[in-house]
Amino acid sequence: MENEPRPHTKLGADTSNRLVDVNVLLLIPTLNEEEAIQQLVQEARESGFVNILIVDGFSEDRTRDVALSMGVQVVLQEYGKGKGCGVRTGMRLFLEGESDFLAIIDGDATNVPSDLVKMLSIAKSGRADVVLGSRIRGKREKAAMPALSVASNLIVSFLLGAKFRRLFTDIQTGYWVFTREAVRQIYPEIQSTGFEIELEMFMRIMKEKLRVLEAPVGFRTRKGKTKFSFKLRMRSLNYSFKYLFS
Ligand SMILES: Nc1nc2c(ncn2[C@@H]2O[C@H](COP(=O)(O)OP(=O)(O)O)[C@@H](O)[C@H]2O)c(=O)[nH]1
Ligand SMILES: [Mg+2]
Repeated sequence: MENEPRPHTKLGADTSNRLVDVNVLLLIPTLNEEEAIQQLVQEARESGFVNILIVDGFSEDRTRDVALSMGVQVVLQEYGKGKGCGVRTGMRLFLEGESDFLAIIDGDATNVPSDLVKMLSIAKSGRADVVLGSRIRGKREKAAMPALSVASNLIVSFLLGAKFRRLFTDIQTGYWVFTREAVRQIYPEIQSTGFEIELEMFMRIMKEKLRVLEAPVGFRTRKGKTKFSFKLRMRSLNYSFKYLFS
């Protein structure tokens, strides 16, 4: 890693002496998050993030307008429909830019940007190539995640982790931090379009033998409506089985 700050965009001041600096790109995938996005961007800035990229899945509400009015970089996703397309578009743009670390969080204000800072400190220390934010290990608001979701996340994480003789508690998380090299290694193989991208990223990371650590993160009650419909849940479950028996 070079010491010189290498801006991804011209937005934001040079705060390269801090943990979160211009060498970190914060990616937020959004679909109809007008109720949450302003608070989330504000919080991200308060935590030091200056390079913020919103990859939007063709929201029909004011998500893009709100983000643009706050001076955030906003692009429309490529590859098709679904969160996976948003994340993949963000990864592609990250690799086109020059940032050293990619941080990802959900755009519904459930995820706490300051918790990414702890995750970044682990990646920056060189102890991990990828850091996953575990909502199971961290503090959750009572109503934020129903018991059934906690249980199903734990089971899927436990079983997929066991394939690689590791203990994970929350693979289907929205919080991710990657080194540039980790993104460079996994991005070309990833094909997911929907929510199953989290499972695919995990599998790819483990297969590439990247060093992964989990860090506890907070989880709050969502603003606005979930996009994870029953149909999409079944789709993700199907992928869990696919990866489990692959
Ligand atoms: N770019 C993009 N983001 C999406 C899409 N679908 C969902 N998201 C975002 O992905 C994140 C997680 O979705 P969410 O509805 O909160 O799912 P849940 O957390 O499982 O209930 C949120 O920030 C959504 O706005 C999509 O099709 N494209
Ligand atoms: Mg959510």
